[in-house]
Amino acid sequence: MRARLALFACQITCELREVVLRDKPQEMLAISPKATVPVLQLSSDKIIDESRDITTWAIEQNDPHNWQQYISEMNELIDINDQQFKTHLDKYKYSSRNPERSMEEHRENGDFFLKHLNERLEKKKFLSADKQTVTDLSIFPFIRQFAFVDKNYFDTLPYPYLQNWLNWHLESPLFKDVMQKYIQWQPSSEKIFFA
Ligand SMILES: N[C@@H](CCC(=O)N[C@@H](CS)C(=O)NCC(=O)O)C(=O)O
Repeated sequence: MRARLALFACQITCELREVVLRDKPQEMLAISPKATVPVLQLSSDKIIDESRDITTWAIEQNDPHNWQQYISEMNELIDINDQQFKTHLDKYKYSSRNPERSMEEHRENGDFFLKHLNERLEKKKFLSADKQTVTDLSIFPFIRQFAFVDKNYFDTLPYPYLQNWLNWHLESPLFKDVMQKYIQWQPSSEKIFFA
């Protein structure tokens, strides 16, 4: 979702091929053997298969919101998100597959990041500025996942700035546009354009 949000916000038109992770198409594995989504194939056939790189590429192509200046801050927060918080988030989401600790422990291990974000949002309306930037788009999908494991629990946390920020994003037209459901891509599928 990080890459889709950035491509959409930067008004980049691309063909969209919906991948079902348990049934990855050979066409994807052939161009990106690391076998994770997202994968972006450029018209030059260059492959970009890390969401943060797709995000940066999108801003380099078209930057209608003036986000170039926030890329390094985005990267700093993505490092913490992807290398630390996401591990705890995944274990919290799938706690029965991670019985070495209880669900509550996995959840508490992720708390440091929620606290950090709430403190930032107390100072500025969004993570990098008083307006939404690419930093917010890069982090929001993961906080959404964390929140919806147990929304009642999330809503009782002492993080009002983070809760308001999440709600703002959930209500945003950008999120609603990007959240559309697509059917799994097959070689015979009609082309779908994401724009
Ligand atoms: N650091 C990568 C992580 C990509 C990633 O792990 N994507 C997950 C889906 S969100 C995936 O494709 N997992 C492979 C699988 O479940 O088979 C990025 O942000 O692009």
